[in-house]
Amino acid sequence: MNIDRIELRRLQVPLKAPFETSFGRLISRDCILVAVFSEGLAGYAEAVAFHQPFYNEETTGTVWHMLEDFLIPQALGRDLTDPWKVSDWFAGVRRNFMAISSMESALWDLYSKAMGVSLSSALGGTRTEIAVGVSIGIESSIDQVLDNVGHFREQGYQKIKVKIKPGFDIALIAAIRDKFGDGLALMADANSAYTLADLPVLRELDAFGLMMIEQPLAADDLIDHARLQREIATPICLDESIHSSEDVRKAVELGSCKIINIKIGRVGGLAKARAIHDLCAKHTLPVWCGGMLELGVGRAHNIALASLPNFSIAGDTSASNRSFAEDIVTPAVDFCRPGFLAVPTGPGIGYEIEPRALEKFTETKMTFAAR
Ligand code: OSB
Ligand code: MG
Repeated sequence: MNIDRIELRRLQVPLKAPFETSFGRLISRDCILVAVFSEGLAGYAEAVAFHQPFYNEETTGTVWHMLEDFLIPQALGRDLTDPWKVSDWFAGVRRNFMAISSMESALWDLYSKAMGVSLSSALGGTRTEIAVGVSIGIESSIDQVLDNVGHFREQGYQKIKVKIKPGFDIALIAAIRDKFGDGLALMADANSAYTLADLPVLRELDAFGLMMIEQPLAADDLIDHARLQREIATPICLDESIHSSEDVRKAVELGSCKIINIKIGRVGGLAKARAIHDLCAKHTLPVWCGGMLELGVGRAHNIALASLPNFSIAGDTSASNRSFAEDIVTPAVDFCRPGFLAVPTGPGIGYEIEPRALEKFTETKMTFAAR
């Protein structure tokens, strides 16, 4: 199928409540929606970069630039025959994985709609529903986090992840264990806030039986993560450090982690995410699907990916109402039973765009047509 038109929209969607991590605070979701058109069908995906380069080096602005000036010119007018090979179209582009991923993932949606299959089955998914957890941000007090944990636990979330940073860690985790007990499926995400100099604190965390600690050290430091993993019993899960199957190979060889969080945007698309999933399965490394406070379209892509067999730990793709009062898709991304999201069986991502909500949140829009 020939890609005859591509549309970019920059959206601004307010978050229900501010979301704070060790690297900063978000109050609204500034993101890009990519739409690709062919033969009367439309494929959609979100770019998950934030307005500031605090999670990684990409931003909403750099993603728009990459799409407009490099990726769209490569994709327009091309014949989409095999979505597994789409990332080859962009082989001349270094990094910028979130930008590439948004284009590649939109093409996957388009392709699976054309084939009349769900995105999950196009990817080789095997699950009919996925277990999901929730990621809880840093608050101004431990009590506020405890309230949030209680609230989401009551809703049935299958895993509770709390953001930690130096000075907001041991007492927080101790208070959660104290209030909710050792049975709570609990983990912590540091977003690279620590160094090996913090070893005593990271060792103290071992006492709380966390499922894992996510990305304690720097994004580019597989070596120190390996050192740390030798010193602590809590499994290390890598997020920011893993961009490719090569990164996984090195992390496995060094012993830098025991679990991997896969984010489609961080690794450059669905085909790359699937390859990482397969490689991790080969090394019996469990994986789970990370989240980037996506709108419904991004959540739908995450659900399809998380339906693959080695996604054996509940991911961060919560129901949409965890982050947003209003979303751009219908039906709303919501539990099929407490703590679980159904894997859609309809063609493509299995959710429709709600045009009025889309218009309401659109700040800028640009259309590109094949000549
Ligand atoms: O590190 O997983 C992370 C949000 C923004 C940036 C980084 C991360 C997160 C989350 C949120 O943890 C997960 C979600 O609810 O989508
Ligand atoms: Mg993380």
